[in-house]
Amino acid sequence: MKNPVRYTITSALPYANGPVHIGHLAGVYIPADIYARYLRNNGKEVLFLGGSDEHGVPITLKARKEGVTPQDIVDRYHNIIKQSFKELGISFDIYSRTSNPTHHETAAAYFTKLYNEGKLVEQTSQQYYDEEAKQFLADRYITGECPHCHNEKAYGDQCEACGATLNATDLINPKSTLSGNPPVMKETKHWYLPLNEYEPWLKEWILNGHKDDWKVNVYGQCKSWIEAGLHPRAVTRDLSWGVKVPLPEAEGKVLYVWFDAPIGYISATKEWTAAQGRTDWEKWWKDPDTQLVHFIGKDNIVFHCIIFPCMLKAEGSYILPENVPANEFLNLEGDKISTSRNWAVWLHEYLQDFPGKQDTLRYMLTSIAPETKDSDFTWSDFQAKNNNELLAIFGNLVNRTIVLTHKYYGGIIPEMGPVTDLEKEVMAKVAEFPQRIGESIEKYRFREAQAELMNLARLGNKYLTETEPWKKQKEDPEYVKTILHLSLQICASLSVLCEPFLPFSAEKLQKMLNLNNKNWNDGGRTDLLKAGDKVNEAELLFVKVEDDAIAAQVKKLEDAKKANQLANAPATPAKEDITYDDFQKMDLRVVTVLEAERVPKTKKLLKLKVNTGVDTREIVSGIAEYYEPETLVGKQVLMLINLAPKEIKGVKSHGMVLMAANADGSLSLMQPAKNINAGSTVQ
Ligand code: B3M
Ligand code: ZN
Repeated sequence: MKNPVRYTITSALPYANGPVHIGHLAGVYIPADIYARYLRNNGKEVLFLGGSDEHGVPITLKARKEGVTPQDIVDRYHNIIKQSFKELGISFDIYSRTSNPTHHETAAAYFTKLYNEGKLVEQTSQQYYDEEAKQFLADRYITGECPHCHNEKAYGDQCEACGATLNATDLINPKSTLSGNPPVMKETKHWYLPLNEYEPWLKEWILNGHKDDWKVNVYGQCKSWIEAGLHPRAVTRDLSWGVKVPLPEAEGKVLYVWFDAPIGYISATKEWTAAQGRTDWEKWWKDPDTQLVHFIGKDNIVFHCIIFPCMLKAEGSYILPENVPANEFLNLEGDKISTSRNWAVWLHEYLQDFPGKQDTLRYMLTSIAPETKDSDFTWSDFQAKNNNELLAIFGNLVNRTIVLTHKYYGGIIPEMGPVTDLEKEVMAKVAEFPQRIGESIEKYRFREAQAELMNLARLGNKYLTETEPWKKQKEDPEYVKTILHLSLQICASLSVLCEPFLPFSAEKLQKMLNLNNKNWNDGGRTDLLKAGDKVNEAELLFVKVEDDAIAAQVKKLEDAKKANQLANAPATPAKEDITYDDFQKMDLRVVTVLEAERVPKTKKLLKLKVNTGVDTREIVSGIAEYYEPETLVGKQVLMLINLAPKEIKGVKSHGMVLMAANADGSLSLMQPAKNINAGSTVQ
């Protein structure tokens, strides 16, 4: 499309079962935000949509695990996600959620229309069913042994150990995660979108129509899907959490999450227009002069390039995406980002740990965006990008320029003095930037676009360094006026052109310059500021990231890795069975600690005096590394009181305090869950 009138920009709706991390930001939200801001600054009509995806099995599983309702889970994460996006300056026109009534109505009506027009195929099949829980089992509700790598905890759709994609029926010894019982096969009816019927159209539209303008990674994935042959895909599920299937015969069934979620973009548009008292939502979805662009990560390509377009085509009145600039994945310190392993930098935590440094994260993530292949985030690189690029190049130019303007002219912008070839050359170069950066953005090359932006800052720095106004002020004050006038104009250009990338710094810089201009093409002018106007005192645009802040983040990751290793450490193998008589020989009791002190010259030992109910005695216990002696006095712990006495470091120890040993060797005392008499037996 050459000259769209307006743009509908969508960004993947994050599942509301966890917070957002840097992988989501680099892959989807930051590029989408740069694109939306850039187009707005170009005077285009833009609708930038976001929202939480609040359906799907992982949400119900998490709720079950925590003993709360799915609604509790989505409320919690929707709010965290929404707030953190706002703080990062992601400029959604609306951030909605798929649990809203408008969405349920819109998605159900969409299904009904396809159903009534005969666009869906009804089919019965055999599916796993849990007789005790009286429920059909969606893939994630079944675990069993992977037929490929024999991992015993594979899911019905995937083995996370070897990465294989599975069908529930592939699993060896399948078990329901609800009851733990083996599931049975039961007949169920579902509605399918016959993707196979759309194959010829998809070949024409994507394989012929978008060969040159879609990214290689996106086009390649589509090609292999289409060429492998498409099959009817179920758009309903036997579940209770989701949008109810609007048919009387579909009790207990909901729309498949990937059917309802993309309709969420449409529902959000309706909500946004309604909130402004308007009803003209359709122009954003049905007018051929609107350009629809989906920002997503690579795992969502098939849904946005094949399944959703087939849904739109089947409905018949919608436009199709003009482009789907999907990104590859971002890794963290050389390792795959993982929510379950807590190997991530979470946005809401970053915002707390680095207040005021939103633009540093935005800059960093754009500079390493996984546009053509996976890339890696490291904390040392983050520090270097802030200190050596933002601060040393961009910040330094602005700071030197404004400080000198105050020093020489009391903050008043000087008239342009004599102009040499050098100034003419610099001005001509500045004039090229809006188009150069804009072309990269329009091709979805945000890394390249941001690198060009920094080249403008470099140009300004180089000009200052070469002309050395601080050395010329005495002998040639007229030329120094030229230098500072032009340097200020370059700062003004930067403040316009950096807005899509660094919106917080753009605002700060424009305040310093007493400027209020976001008009993209004005970024190429060198007359935005007027001689005689005043600029404000220099404020630091970027603040150094210190070594200790980086060390703290690295430690946080190391701690997460350790905690995860511990959580997944295999249990010690079971011992041989013993008789009840063997067990009865042990006299296990609850005892109260009366006194506790360190055993001198040892690291690990405490001497405890305890009340066993039958007597008061001393024992030695190897817990000194885990408990301070004074914290133990008065505590009730479990003890084997008939272990033969033994002398340890000069103390006669009679009995043994019981402890649980974690996989890393750390020890925890065992305490009764309620207060109970000293001497109570353990049975
Ligand atoms: N929630 C998957 C994801 O977060 C899914 C995107 C929906 S976009 C309509 O990766
Ligand atoms: Zn496997």
